[in-house]
Amino acid sequence: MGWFWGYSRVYILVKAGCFGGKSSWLCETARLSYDSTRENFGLAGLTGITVNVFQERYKKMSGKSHKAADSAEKSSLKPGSQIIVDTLIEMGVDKMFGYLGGVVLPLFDKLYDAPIEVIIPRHEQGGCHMADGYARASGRVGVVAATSGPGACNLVTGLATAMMDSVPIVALTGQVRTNLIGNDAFQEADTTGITRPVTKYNCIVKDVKDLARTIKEAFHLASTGRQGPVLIDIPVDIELAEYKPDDGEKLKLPGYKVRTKGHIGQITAAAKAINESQKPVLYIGGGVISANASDELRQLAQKANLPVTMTLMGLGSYDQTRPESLDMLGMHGTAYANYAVQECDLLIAIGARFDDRVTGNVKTFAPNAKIIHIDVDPASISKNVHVDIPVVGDAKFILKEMIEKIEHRPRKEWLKKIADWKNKYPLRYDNNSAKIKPQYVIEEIYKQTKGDAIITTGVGQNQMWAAQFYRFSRPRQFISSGGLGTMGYGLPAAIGAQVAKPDQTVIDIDGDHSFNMTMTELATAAEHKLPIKVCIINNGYMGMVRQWQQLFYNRRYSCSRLANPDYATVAEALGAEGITVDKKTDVTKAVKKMLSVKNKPCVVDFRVEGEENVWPMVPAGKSLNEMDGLQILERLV
Ligand SMILES: Cc1ncc(C[n+]2csc(CCOP(=O)(O)OP(=O)(O)O)c2C)c(N)n1
Ligand SMILES: [Mg+2]
Repeated sequence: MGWFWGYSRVYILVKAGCFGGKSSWLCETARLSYDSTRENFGLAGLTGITVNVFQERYKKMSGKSHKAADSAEKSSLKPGSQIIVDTLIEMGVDKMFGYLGGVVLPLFDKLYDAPIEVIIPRHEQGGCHMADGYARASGRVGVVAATSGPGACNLVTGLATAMMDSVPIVALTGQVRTNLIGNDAFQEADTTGITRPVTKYNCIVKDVKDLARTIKEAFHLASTGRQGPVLIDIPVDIELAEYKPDDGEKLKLPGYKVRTKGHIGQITAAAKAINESQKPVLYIGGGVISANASDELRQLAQKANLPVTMTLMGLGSYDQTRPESLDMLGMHGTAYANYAVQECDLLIAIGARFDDRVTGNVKTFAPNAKIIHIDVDPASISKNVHVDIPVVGDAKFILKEMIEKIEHRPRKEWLKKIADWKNKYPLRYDNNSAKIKPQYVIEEIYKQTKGDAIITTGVGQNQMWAAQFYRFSRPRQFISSGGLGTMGYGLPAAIGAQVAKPDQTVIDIDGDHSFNMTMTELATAAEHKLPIKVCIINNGYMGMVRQWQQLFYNRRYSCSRLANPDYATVAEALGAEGITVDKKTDVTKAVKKMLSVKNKPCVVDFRVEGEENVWPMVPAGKSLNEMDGLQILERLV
């Protein structure tokens, strides 16, 4: 291609000469030539993009005076802020979340006229969780913007939450002018330094020429491979600098390779192991949802006759109303899932990462099993638990290949054993007390929504009960902070999910103290007339902390009970409907009322039994089969 490039450049210069060849114009051509050459060779070799620049310019020049050409050139220049907005639109963004501040004023000025709906949270953490909830509910990239310094710092919890759960977010932060960086300027923070460990990738843009390409790269990185948050820091002078972006420019990510198709030898070995297994179990994580591979998972499980258990993040990847579902495994998973994992001879992990809340004591985890691990992230393989057959790639592609090689097996004895565990240890609770049981509230919500709502959660007991007692049948229906366990996630995530899915019922099943952390976002939901529902499982405690204090600190409830506000009053003050329920007999009516509220959020304060515990429980460090609370489940059968 080199000869072509050389030829084109000469050609342009000759043509320039034909049009009078004023030296200033030639110099301008030469500068463009130099810049474009450097960019394009850095990208993917000469692709003809540079040539197009000249051809376009040549066309513009034909029949026009030099003055007209100069003004045409000037009018195609855009400020960086406009380039950001245009690139977001090109990336398909029509909704985003963000908060203002001095160094992002140029960006927000351009958003004023843009076909992008901007939802302004009351705190940047809320905005980041909203982008996260939007991404999880829709499968698209969530976008959040914040100003420099405090704005960027407030994103950290949201980014870490998204990072731990592999959620695709693009965060755009403003930064002080490039010549002030490092000067302790007003609202300066080392945003890339602070957010490096909580992002998949981050960078600062120091030249307006790189802006459009870098934003496109951010979308690519966030949404491919193991997904995650990407942050782009943009100094205000770059937002103001002018440039004519090159539409044909390619991404410049030479070191970034994503493995999509798995190794066929490994896929064959995995299929053979499944065909030969007497006691297999599928262990499914959130990666199956990210890969949109639920259909393939269903085909595999049904063709091969495999029981399926899911992590907290994997809930919804497999229809829990089907008999082969073993529901959730792990610390508060079902007894039947945990027993099945401990007794299986083959564990097929897909898009899961062997988190300690799932494995319990890793040394005694699945002791009799050969382990297959299908994951897009090679760094996950054998990280926590030794894997026998790794398959690296996209779960959707790999499962499609694998299904072809799978044979049906009856596995009667194994499935009978699992059915017996299911009968003996169902998820149960004592509903005979006069007080409202949290599990009962969730069962009622499940019943009245016919299992069809999108559920977000806080963190703690409320989250575990939501995972246990609402039964999920489709992907992207359960939205919860699994890896980081971020209290305060539920409400803003519900707002993001409702923005993504305006026609669906979105319910935040929250803890009182989790809700306390971000409840100010009710004002955001009210402003946008979002009919989200918030069900506060109000036990008056940091319930999960209290449960650990009860079980492991001799019932010394140190600092885990705080005074709560009257939530119905708070809700009304912030523009939502507020309902208080303190009688068991009022639960059904309150859920019905809540579901009927339109055009504004509704908060229901369920004053539940204060000292109820989540069962079963594998105490930290114990093996999965060493569950406490089984007698409670068993006694009630
Ligand atoms: C931001 C944050 N701070 C602290 C914790 C530790 N933590 C985990 S659960 C929990 C108690 C949660 O209380 P509440 O929201 O009322 O939920 P409950 O367990 O009572 O259902 C705490 C403090 C956390 N997960 N997140
Ligand atoms: Mg609580």
